[in-house]
Amino acid sequence: MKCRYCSREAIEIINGKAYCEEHFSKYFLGKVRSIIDKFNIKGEIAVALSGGKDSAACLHALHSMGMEVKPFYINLRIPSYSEACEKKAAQLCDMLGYEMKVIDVAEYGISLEKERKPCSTCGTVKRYLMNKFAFDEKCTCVATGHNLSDAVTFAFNNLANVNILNFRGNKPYLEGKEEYRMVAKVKPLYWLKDKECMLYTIINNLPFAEEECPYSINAPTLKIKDWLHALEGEWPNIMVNLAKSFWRLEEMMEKETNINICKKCGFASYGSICKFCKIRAKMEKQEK
Ligand code: Q46
Ligand code: ZN
Ligand code: ZN
Repeated sequence: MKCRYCSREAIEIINGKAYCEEHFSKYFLGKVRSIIDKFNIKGEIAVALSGGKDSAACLHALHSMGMEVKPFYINLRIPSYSEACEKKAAQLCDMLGYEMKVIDVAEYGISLEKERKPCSTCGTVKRYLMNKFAFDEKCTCVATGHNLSDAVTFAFNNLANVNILNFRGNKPYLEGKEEYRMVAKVKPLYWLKDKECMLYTIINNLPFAEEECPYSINAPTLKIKDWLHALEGEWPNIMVNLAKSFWRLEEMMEKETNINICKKCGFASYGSICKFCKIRAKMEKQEK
């Protein structure tokens, strides 16, 4: 099949339109640009790298658009996995000419090993440390590699677990709040599906870790994602529509939530002590 915009061979079909390599890249960067422009993102952006394909695509896209970026990696100390991911993230930074900052959770006395729900602890720890890094480095916002497939899967997983409050923070842009030491967060890949991010990473020869986190094996989210992609095959654009609906729901919920300042660390919290400080205190006790 030929590309819709030129005579070259197509490599991907999106919503019935065929794209060659060059026009696919234009499409991809156009989607990223739409987020950057809509939310007027400028200044230095702290880019969270996980070593995976999405954050690699995110950094590369922002870099090729000429944005000012500061990449960093959070080492979660997950045996063998974290090391492999750090290596790929460092390779990517070398390739693009950036120095990569590394944050080690062990420095905060944190380990996921004994956690009953490691992914939940991991999520809290990552969110906290990403924000802290961007705040300390005086960046205007933090960018993550969350894509459309992740956003919709996350929302469905919370629905399935009666965890509606977790909808918070899933939309493409969250404003910063200085008084709460909250830095703005942006998801530049919000309108792009898993497969599109993978294709962009491959086209640009970006290094990424193919290993899966050992805690993600058999995760229900993988099944939800497969189901959503199958649905998208029969009902083009359904994922974009779902994401828009969840975004609206999140905004309706936001009006009812209050934020406090954590008594221990001074960063934002829903309660009087933030979840990160609670995790640290629990782990300190376990050590004793
Ligand atoms: S949350 Fe869970 Fe992931 Fe953390 S413990 Fe691994 S699978 S890395 S996105
Ligand atoms: Zn073309
Ligand atoms: Zn705290």
